[in-house]
Amino acid sequence: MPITRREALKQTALIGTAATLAPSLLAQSGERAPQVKLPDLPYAADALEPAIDAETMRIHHGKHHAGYTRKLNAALAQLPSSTDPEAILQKIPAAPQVLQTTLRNNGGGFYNHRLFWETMAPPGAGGGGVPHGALAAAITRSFGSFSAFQELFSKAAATRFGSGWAWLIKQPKGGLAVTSTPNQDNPLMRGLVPDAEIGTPLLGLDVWEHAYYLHYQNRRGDYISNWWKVVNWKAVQARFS
Ligand code: MN3
Repeated sequence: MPITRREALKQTALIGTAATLAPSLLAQSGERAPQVKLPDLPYAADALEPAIDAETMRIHHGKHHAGYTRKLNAALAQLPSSTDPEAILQKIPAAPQVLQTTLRNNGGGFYNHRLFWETMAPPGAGGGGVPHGALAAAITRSFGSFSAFQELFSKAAATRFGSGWAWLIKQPKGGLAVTSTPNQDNPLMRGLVPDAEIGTPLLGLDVWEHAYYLHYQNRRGDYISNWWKVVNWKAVQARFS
């Protein structure tokens, strides 16, 4: 299909700008198959009730996460083939400048939600309770006790102004810390979040209103306290080790 001269000029200008900023990172061709796939939920949409209602899960996964995935793929199509999302999030300031905001928002959105689904499980079927083994020991070492950790994490989630996430991270030197990021930022984003908050995300809680408003309206605190009943500590332990 022919493209107009105006469109051709626009495309050339866009690619020209990006190429000036980071020539080696730009793909030769913009057309490639999608690189990341929206993961299926690891349980039924109603499986986390009553902590998280089915309708919220359907919209959150089928609309929000799907949207981040689609927009991330559009950005990845403009990068060369080595585009593991996790590796990209660690080096966003090195990406072509025209793609940085998209990679930050949608790469973060893709990664954060995938982790969110994976680290929850139905209450009584892997969800809730307390961590065991090495993870439990590390939590006690870093925070004094599990309940002290829980309180710190809940507070980080409750006091995140506007939209964002609360995190339990494993720091580069091995210690654990609780942090919080705005929007879809996450602890992998070196150069974008403070150095002290860089680490491997072990557990994340989405406190965007889209994550709870249908069921909880403005009661973010109730959402947070019920969410502990669906945390999949076995999955968190697997990420830790
Ligand atoms: Mn969300």
